[in-house]
Amino acid sequence: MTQDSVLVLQRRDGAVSTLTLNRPQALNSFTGEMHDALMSALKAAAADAEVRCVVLTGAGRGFCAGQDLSDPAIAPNLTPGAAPKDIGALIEARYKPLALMLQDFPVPVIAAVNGVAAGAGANIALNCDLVIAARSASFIQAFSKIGLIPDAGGTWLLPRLVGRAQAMALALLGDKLPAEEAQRIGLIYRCVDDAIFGAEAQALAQRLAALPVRALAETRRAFAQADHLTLSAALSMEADVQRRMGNSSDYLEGVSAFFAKRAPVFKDR
Ligand code: T3D
Repeated sequence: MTQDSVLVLQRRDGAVSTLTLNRPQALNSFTGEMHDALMSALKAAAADAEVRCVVLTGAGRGFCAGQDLSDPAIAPNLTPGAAPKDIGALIEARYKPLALMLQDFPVPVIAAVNGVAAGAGANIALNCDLVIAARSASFIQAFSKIGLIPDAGGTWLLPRLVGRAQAMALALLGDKLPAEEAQRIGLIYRCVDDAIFGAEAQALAQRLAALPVRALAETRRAFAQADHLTLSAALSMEADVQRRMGNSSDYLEGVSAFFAKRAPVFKDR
């Protein structure tokens, strides 16, 4: 198999696994095969005890242009009167498991958005823990332009990230949002110059990998849970999680390292 035919490239640098969507000729839009390849790569990274952070990025000038609209499995049959394709089944079978997997991943996942991220491609990036983007990258809720609604978690994520007014404008207008603006409105963590983007994304990943990654994954879960709790219930939830974390060897290591005035070495996962 050549590098060109591998739909998701995998690279390991120490504890960081970098997964690169690799259909640059179609801006890394998703086919069924690429979905399968990404899910297998994510499952392998989740099962590998040595992996402490995953970076998801794209080959070429795009990050991901969402669903491949020419894929015969989902492309609309343009013949008048032809039976419509069941896009809902595709979402249930592909995007829902992918979004849930990212939201429940055992270690932090960074979306390193190297170029345009459109439709489900944008929302898959937003399901990651941190989104870092090259200054030339952009985010497009392209759905309204083809008569659809935001999917891959878009209706849930967008208002939570940027508030209802901005979310609604992004979803209804489908305008291209430059990375710098995406950072300004709080849609993404950070936008950096193209020249340093790759190095910055990897440095961020190495930094996360050296932290107590189990606590980072628990932080993500706690944020998600707190979303639908009262303050009182959230305080109790925090107590429950902290009780478990307080029994972890990472907690012991962190506090020991603090008093010994040395750098901690975290090992839990
Ligand atoms: O079936 C369903 O729809 C289910 C729902 C799934 C969830 C979704 O993701 S729906 C949203 C699907 N995505 C889109 O609607 C985005 C479509 N793409 C674009 O609007 C533009 O390509 C971009 C704004 C992302 C980038 O524009 P630009 O001018 O930089 O590039 P381009 O020339 O349009 O694209 C380059 C090539 O990639 C081109 O192929 P060609 O002409 O060089 O052979 C283009 O056709 C191809 N491409 C881009 N996006 C897709 C695609 N091919 C198939 N599917 C795509 N989504």
